[in-house]
Amino acid sequence: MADQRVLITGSAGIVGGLMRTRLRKPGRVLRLLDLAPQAAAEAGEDVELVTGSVTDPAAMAAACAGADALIHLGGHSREHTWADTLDVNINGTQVVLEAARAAGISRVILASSNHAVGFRRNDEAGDTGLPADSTARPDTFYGVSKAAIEALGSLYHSRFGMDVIVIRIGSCFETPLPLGPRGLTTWLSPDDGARLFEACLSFPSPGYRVIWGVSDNTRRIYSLAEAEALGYKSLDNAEIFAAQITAPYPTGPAGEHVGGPFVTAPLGEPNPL
Ligand code: 15L
Repeated sequence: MADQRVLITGSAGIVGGLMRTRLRKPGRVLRLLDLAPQAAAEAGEDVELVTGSVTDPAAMAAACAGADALIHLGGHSREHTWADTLDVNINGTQVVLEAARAAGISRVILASSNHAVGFRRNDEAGDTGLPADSTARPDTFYGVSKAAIEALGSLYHSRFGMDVIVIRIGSCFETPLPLGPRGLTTWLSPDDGARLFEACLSFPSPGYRVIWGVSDNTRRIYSLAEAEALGYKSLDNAEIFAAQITAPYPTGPAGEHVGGPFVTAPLGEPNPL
């Protein structure tokens, strides 16, 4: 059987780097696209390194050729000016989806973010957690771009029958420690992230889905039912780091909303983490 070729955009970013090592497996080639320099292939690592921008239709057409699946992580991962956000995140995703469609890629996984619903209140969650398909309540231009990415995914599914899974990622870092107390709620461990992407790659005919990307954290306020319906099983829990996080949970808007510090970050200005 021919190798499965998975194109990952934004592969030099934080999530891309964490997934590069975890999504490798026999019979799979990872085609890694980024504008930033990428580490050379390790011995035995089956990767194709591509330098290119998600906003460049020719580069994306070449990158999509022969790929079986696409994981689109590329773009700004926090707040930027409206012009940049529009170009890189929204226009870039349309370019990527169009190239994927033209190349016949039928399985697309889009990285959305909790910031698409950042202005939802934590106390909306209820017993089962905030549903994965809660309507958009973005907290930043970045959050607006993630809501637009979700809508583009829906459009390409409805028009062209592509299987598109949107993951509203919480906080995918090696540990939740840099995030403070909010990380105990939002953390997606890298290993769970890989389990989630594997479920998204392999579930038969998912159609269009929106799911949360978080670990089964004790303090989780996000529904995992939608991700579990695709076969995801979280094995990690941020609570093991709780004793190392001594800062108090923030009060005010940042403590009351899903988006945490993004809800008060100045619009259009790059923000930390
Ligand atoms: C995101 O969407 C960002 O890409 C990431 O850097 C974190 O800030 C994360 O959200 C979060 O909310 O913790």
